[in-house]
Amino acid sequence: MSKSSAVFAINTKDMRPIYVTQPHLPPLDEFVPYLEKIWNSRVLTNGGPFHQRFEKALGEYLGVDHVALFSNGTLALVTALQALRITGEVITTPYSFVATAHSLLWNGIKPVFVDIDPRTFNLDPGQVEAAITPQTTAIMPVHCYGNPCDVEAMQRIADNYNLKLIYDSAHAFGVRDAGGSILRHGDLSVLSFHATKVFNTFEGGAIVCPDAKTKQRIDHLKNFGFIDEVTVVAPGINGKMSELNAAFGILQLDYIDQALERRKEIASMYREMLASVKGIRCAEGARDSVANYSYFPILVEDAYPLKRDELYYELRECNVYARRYFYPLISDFPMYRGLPSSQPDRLPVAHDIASRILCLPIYPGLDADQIYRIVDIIEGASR
Ligand code: T4K
Repeated sequence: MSKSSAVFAINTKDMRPIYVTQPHLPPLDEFVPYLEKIWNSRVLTNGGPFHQRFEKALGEYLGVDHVALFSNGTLALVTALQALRITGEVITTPYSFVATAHSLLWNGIKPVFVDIDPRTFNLDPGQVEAAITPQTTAIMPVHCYGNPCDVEAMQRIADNYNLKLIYDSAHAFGVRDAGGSILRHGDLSVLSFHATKVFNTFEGGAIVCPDAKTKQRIDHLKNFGFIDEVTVVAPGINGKMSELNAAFGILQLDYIDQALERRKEIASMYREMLASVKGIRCAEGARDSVANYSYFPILVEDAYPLKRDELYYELRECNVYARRYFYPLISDFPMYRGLPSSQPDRLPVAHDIASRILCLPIYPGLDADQIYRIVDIIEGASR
């Protein structure tokens, strides 16, 4: 069915709400045997058999050597900073979900925001270098929307100034560059398996670590700092993933490749159809890398007759819930806006992108009619 013939049917027939995402779930009956095993064993958490199996399976799938599972990505970020004993100032991006910077505050670290690259929406390496002070101990970039950062430039800066490099890779599950998993870069890489992510375990997260020793420290830190029954070596937290989430993750791995494939198809449908809409620019994908199509960000340019917010509300009127990730910038939230690095004149690109961005719905269950319906609204509003 061509787009134009579909449009008619859509507007009259289907007005069900379409959200920015919908979690992928495997058939329920396939999860029941896992539940039975948990019920029989009564091992619910604290590094049980599913936890161990999932860590191994995940490492194999992602092509990385050491993975430490967490109950969510935020606690994984907080713990990653603890594991590397980061203090002082950390350079990071204002263009992300607020958890990126919150993980610094939870560790008593001062975030230093620097501007982003207008093409990738990731930290601009040139700006990172200029923001380094004697207090800087680390850089925390984000692979925003799953598009890889300039990992080589980041590593060069980290090496030159003896800084640690922790990637917030919450969006980057399954993303690869020419040398393999994007998660192998830096000192640590942190994943989120939240319900809204490409790969979900309801809630969940992980730290990808370079060696067994670092993983062991992280495993202690996520278990209150215990190294045995009676010895606590650090003020650790409870960041453990439960057996339920781990078992679900094992099952989800069976479906992830087909989910990624469907996301790719949806992204190319959007790209093709939106190419002719004046003033709508699809964000460029990553070059030379395998993407995961975790988000579908568009920029509402001046040539489009509506402002970004007008289009956002127009879509909502039609029951389409696109999202303005990442507006407002983290640097504009009350607990950050007093920082010198939060001043808007220091972050012109991030402010511009945050005022134009709109993430369109993308998830494996989104069907062609729904995509036509969304494009039709965007196109219609431009006439
Ligand atoms: N770093 C980065 C760069 C991140 O993006 C995130 C999380 C983190 C760190 C922290 O990782 P976690 O601690 O979360 O593991 C969502 C997510 O809650 C958050 O995980 C995510 N980033 C962020 C970008 O988006 P909201 O407030 O936009 O989610 P919500 O509840 O509005 O959900 C969006 C839509 O998804 C809903 O309209 C409907 C659909 N949905 C959502 C949920 C939760 C469902 O269909 N089912 C569901 O269960 O933050």
